This record gives sequence, structure tokens and C-alpha cells, in this order.
Amino acid sequence: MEERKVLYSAIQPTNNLTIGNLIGAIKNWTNLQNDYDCFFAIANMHAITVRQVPADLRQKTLSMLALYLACGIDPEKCTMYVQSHVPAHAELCWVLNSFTYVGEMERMTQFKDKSARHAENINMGLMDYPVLMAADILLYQTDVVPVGLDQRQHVEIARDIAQRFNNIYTPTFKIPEALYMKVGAKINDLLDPSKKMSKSAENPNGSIFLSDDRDTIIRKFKRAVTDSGSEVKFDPENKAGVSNLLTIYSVFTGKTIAEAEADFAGKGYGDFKLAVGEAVADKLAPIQKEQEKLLADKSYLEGVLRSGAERAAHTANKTLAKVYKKIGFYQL
Ligand code: ATP
Ligand code: LTN
Repeated sequence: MEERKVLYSAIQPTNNLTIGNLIGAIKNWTNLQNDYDCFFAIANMHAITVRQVPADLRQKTLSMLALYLACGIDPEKCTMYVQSHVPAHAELCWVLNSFTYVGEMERMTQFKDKSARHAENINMGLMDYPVLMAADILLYQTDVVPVGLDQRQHVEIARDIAQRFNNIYTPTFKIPEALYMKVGAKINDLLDPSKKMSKSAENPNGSIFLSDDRDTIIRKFKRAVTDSGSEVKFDPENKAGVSNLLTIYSVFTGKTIAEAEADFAGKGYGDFKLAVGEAVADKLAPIQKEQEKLLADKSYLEGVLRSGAERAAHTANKTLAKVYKKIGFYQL
């Protein structure tokens, strides 16, 4: 049997996830799990680059796993695990640090954004974030990395670091490719459609959280920014708000953008926003219910994480051993 290609992705267990995370990342994963050998991590080591409340981080780690499962990721097919349970991530990160330039890290958009937002805590971890992410990806000899568009620069730098290492020694790492959704690779804030919807946005009314109840979802969509026109038409340049809502509607109903536009021909923005809210609420309800059910069974969740960490470590340690050998670490 031909070996399957490897797919790797992760999400930080910080805050509550938004429909941006669901559409840009998790939905893509569920579609691809049958075609690839998949690894899905819960990136708690990335999470601490911004101050976290320990009890929350612990709780969000488990609820993130429950969400992966509730969204339909199958633990029989995919390896799901917590990043800190596989020490090879920190170990490879340390090696790759010596193959990464400070200047490259200073230029990273996310580093600049987060430094501005957390000016009181611009720590080394924040700066090193992309190197740890490169270690995540490269440990598994990953072919594809399905992420939202905001992660493009990080996948690029992982490729650069891998290539640099391969050139200095001999081919060691597979060079990964980022993979984006055709529709929904960037979902924008409902109140400021020029910004991406973020789980740590200042105003929570611009984001739809996966934990929001039906009334909250509908209320937030009702208040979403549109424009002064009245036509429901996909035109990201001139109608950023409406286009963002159309994208969300299309993803949540499985309709194409053109079909979505047709649904609202001759209708006003009020009807349109209500319909988008209802479509999202309808789809999120069963996921929320399933997640809650799973969270009640802690021993099952821990079992998934235990076997996930074991499988992940097995693959990761093979790559790490190769790296240690090439760079000249004495082996016993
Ligand atoms: P934060 O806002 O706290 O920095 P985030 O919302 O960007 O976090 P991450 O954990 O950084 O969430 O990202 C998880 C995944 O979700 C990544 O693949 C990212 O590209 C994707 N993603 C995040 N926001 C969006 C969005 N608005 N549209 C599409 N994909 C997104
Ligand atoms: N930085 C990513 C989360 C992440 C990730 C990864 C994504 C950590 N390690 C490896 C893909 C591959 C984010 O989405 N903020």
C-alpha cells in the first residue's frame, strides 16, 4: 500500500474558539482526515507566550479535544495530542533556534501585532513562536498544513528553516506546504470587516464564539456591519461586511456564493442577517451538545490524549534522532 501523505495542524487552547477557527481550520481537517495521515495538536506551549490563567489553560486543553471530536475528527484515524506531552517539540525547537535569525523573527507580522498588544510582556517565547511551530510541523515529516491565511508567514518560515537545515547537512526534513480553504480562509470581524475575526478581539460582539447560544448568535449577526447599499452581493472590495456574511452563510449551508446571493435577491439586509444567524446557530447547536457530552467523560478524553501522545512521540522521536545525529550530538 502506498504511504499516505502527512497532514499536521494545531490550535492554541486559548480563549473560546470562534467560527473563524472552525471554518479556517477545523472544518478543513474533517474533510481531509480520510486522505492523509493526520496529526492534530493542542498547542499549549504556544499558548503560554501570552499570559494564561493556569486553571483555564488546563480546562481549555480538554475542551479543545472535546471540540475536535465533536466536529467529527475521528480518533481512530487521526492522532490528537497535547503539544507539551511530546517533549520532542521543545527539543527540536531548541536545535532550530540555532538555524533561525533574530532578524527573521523580528519581521513576523504576528510578533509585531502581539508585541503591540502585550507591550508589557514581549517575552522570548513570543518571538520564538514561529520556531516552535516549525518544530511542530517538521517533526512529523509533514506534507500539508491546513491553516487560515493569517498563518501563511509562519508556514513559510518553517519551509525556510527546513531548507536551510537540509542544505547545511543532508535532506532531513520534508518541505511542508500550507493548505487553505477556497472559501473561508479568512473570516472577518462582524463589526470591523477589515480585521480577521479573532478569539482574543477586544470587542466580543465582532466574533461568534463556538460557545455562544442561539440568541447571542442572532443578536451579534443583527448588529453586524454591512454598508449603505441594499444589495446582497459578493464584492469584498466595496462590500466587505456583506461579503464576509455571504462567506459565512455559504460555508454553513454548503451553498456556493452564487447560490447564497440568489437566496437573497430582492431581500433586505435585515432578512439576510437573520438568515445567516439562523444558519450558524443551527449548525453550532449539535456541536455544542456533543462537546458537552464528551466533556462529561474525562477518562475517555484522557485515553485519547494518552494514545495520541504515544503515537505522536513515536514519529517525532525518529526525526529528532536523525537531527541529533546530523548535528553531532554524541549518542550512547
Ligand atoms: P488569537 O486571536 O488568540 O491569536 P486565533 O483566533 O488567531 O487566536 P489561533 O489558535 O491562532 O486562533 O488559530 C487557530 C487556527 O484558526 C489557525 O489555523 C488560524 O489560521 C485559523 N483562524 C483563526 N482565525 C481565523 C479567521 N478569522 N478566519 C479563518 N481562519 C482563522
Ligand atoms: N500558530 C498556530 C497554531 C499552531 C500550528 C502549529 C498550526 C501551532 N503549531 C503547527 C499549524 C501547524 C495558530 O494557528 N495560531
